Formats: sequence, structure tokens, C-alpha cells
Amino acid sequence: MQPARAYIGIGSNLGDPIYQVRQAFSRLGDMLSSCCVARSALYRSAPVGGPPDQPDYINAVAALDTGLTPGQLLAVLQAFELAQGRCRTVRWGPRTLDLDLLLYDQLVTDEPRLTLPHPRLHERAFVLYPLYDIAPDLIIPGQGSLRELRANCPQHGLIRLDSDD
Ligand code: PH2
Ligand code: MG
Ligand code: MG
Repeated sequence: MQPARAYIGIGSNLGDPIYQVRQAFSRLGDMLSSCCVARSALYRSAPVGGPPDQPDYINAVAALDTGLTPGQLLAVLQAFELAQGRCRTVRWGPRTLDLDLLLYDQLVTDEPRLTLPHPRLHERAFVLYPLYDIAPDLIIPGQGSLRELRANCPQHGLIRLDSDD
């Protein structure tokens, strides 16, 4: 069977976020039945939503070619979050690691545990800008071209970090 192309949004704002995101890249690179084919730059931004007074986030996006189903992939991502100390308490509260399945090929689904494309992907600068780094020609089902979505999304202070930051 042909592998699927999946895009994973990575976010952290606790426990040395740059380290957490690099660790996540490394775990995604070592996954069974999957191959990490692209990694974006790292970006820093103020928290969007959630409780006030959270630290800034570091975000990035990775592309995987995977033989896993969306459900299997989600389970692996959640295991990686737990392995990096994620506790689920406050919605949109601070976290050591958040791994969001953004897209799985052009699949559209709305199940209790998984909505694809990710429901807020199209309005979040901290997802659109790193995603554009690695897949500028992408079409987001139901939303249109990534190029246009990004062009219409203000950066809101999003800062692209140099690779040796
Ligand atoms: N994730 C959230 C809520 N707010 N803000 C930024 N800047 N980056 C995130 O990854 C983020 C957020 C919920 O997942
Ligand atoms: Mg998230
Ligand atoms: Mg999440």
C-alpha cells in the first residue's frame, strides 16, 4: 500500500520548549512504519487562547510518510506527549508537548477523538507559517490553498528562530 502523507503540529511552552520540540522531531524520526520527510523551522509566539500569563510557545511542523492509520498515528502521538511529561488539566493550558495531527493525505473526518483537517489549522499563524515552510503548495480540504490562507493570516508577533538558536 502507498504510505499516507501526514502533517504534525508540534507545540511546547514548558520545560525548555526548544529542547522539547527537538526531542519530538527525534521521536517522529524514529517511528515504526513511518519516515519523517520534512521538518520546519522553529517559531516563537505568544499563547493564543487559554489561561493568561502562560509562557511563550515554540512551534514547528513535521511531515511524515506513514503506513499507520490515522487512529494508530494519533495513539503514537499521544504516547509521545505522555513520554515528554504532558498532563492534561486545563484546556489550552501550558504544556511540555502538544502533537496535533493536522492533515492525513486529503482525508476529511469528524469523529469524537479526531477531526481532520485539524479544526483550527486554517486560522493559526503558528501552524500556517511552519507548514508553508515544508509544503507551500498544499491544499487544505474545505479551506483552500495554504498559500492564500497564510497570506491572509497576520503573523501576530510570530518569530522564526534561526536554526542555531
Ligand atoms: N496551542 C494551543 C493554544 N494556544 N498558542 C500558541 N502560540 N502555540 C500553540 O501551540 C498553542 C497556542 C492549544 O493546542
Ligand atoms: Mg494543539
Ligand atoms: Mg493537541
